[in-house]
Amino acid sequence: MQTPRGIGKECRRIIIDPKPAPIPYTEEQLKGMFWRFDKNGDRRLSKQELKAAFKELGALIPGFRANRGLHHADANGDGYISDEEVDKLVKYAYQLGYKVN
Ligand SMILES: [Ca+2]
Ligand SMILES: [Ca+2]
Repeated sequence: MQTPRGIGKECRRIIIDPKPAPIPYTEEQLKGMFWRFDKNGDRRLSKQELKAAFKELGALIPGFRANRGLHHADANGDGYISDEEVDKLVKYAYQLGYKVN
């Protein structure tokens, strides 16, 4: 009476590569990534949202990166990264060389 329940097992298998070759994010990928962290959907990135994004990128101290990123890219000083400002943020994150892993 037992039905095999193998659903998900195959596709959830994790391949452990002892020598991973991380690929750097492209600027486009980084941009898409940052906007995914616009949790409230107001098309602005708050410090909290930035922090979450940098954490996802693998930053050691995401809060620090969020601060630096804001300082770097927040041209009008309102504490948020807007659509026009995000390119600067992306450039900042890009030169830090975050890798896909
Ligand atoms: Ca937001
Ligand atoms: Ca701003």
